[in-house]
Amino acid sequence: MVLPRLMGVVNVTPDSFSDGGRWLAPEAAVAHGLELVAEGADILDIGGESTRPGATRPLVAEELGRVIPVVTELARQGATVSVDTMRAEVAAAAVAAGATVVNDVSGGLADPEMLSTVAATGATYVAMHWRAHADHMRDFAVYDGPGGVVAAVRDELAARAEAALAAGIAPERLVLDPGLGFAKRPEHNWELVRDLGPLHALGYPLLVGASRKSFLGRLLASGGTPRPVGEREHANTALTVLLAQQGVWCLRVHDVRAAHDALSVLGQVTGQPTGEDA
Ligand code: PMM
Repeated sequence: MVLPRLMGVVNVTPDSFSDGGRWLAPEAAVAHGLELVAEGADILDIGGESTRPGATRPLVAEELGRVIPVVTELARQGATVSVDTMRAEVAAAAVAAGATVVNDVSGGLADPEMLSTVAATGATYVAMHWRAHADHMRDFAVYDGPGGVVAAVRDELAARAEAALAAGIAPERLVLDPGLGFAKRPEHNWELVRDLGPLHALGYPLLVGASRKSFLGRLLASGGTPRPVGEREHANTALTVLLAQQGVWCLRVHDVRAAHDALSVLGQVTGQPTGEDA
């Protein structure tokens, strides 16, 4: 087992469910990104569009205006930068500004130009499992075929991988993601976390984002009220260790320090010391 990398989230949005509005000013976003690097983030994921259930989409110009200054400055300061976008135009501009990873939660389905655009840049491409935009994704959380959610996500991701390769993305630049919380009910997320084997069998590195998501809030609910977003970290820390033990390549997290500490413990126990013990 190799310890996973950590992707620290920098949402430059007014409305993300987890941290909307906190880093909307470019200087605040850059400072936050640098703090996450100091805490152990290997990659920073800069996003200008909220994908929380029910969210409406920003204009392209708005998204560009949010992410490009932040990507530019963080790349200039030496960070490895990912852009979290479903738009080819934003992906191309972000790579030109220094991003080396394009994280597309739609796996190329939202913008027909995305896959060929990414192929032309040579960037690493994260293709997440996705079925519909946030305003109506709840309607698509149905997985009643044979093999349930795990088989459906595997088959749909395999199709996205095939499309990415056909568009010219190099296989060694492709990463897949089960898309926890996207068109999935809590039980679907848990089934995926429980059984990542069929996704590993597709042969690509896996990235997983569970941090602060509502299935954790639901798990920890009290009297029917979900645990608030800011109080789900301990549960995510447990998942960090479990997902690392399942061989996930990268974990997308908001609280990098918590995830890093958890991986340090795991590394110590499994003979891969980190930090000053390395
Ligand atoms: N989740 C969110 C946004 N982007 N990207 C990938 N690859 N995987 C995810 O699970 C994912 C993502 C939503 O969470 P946020 O609003 O806290 O960023």
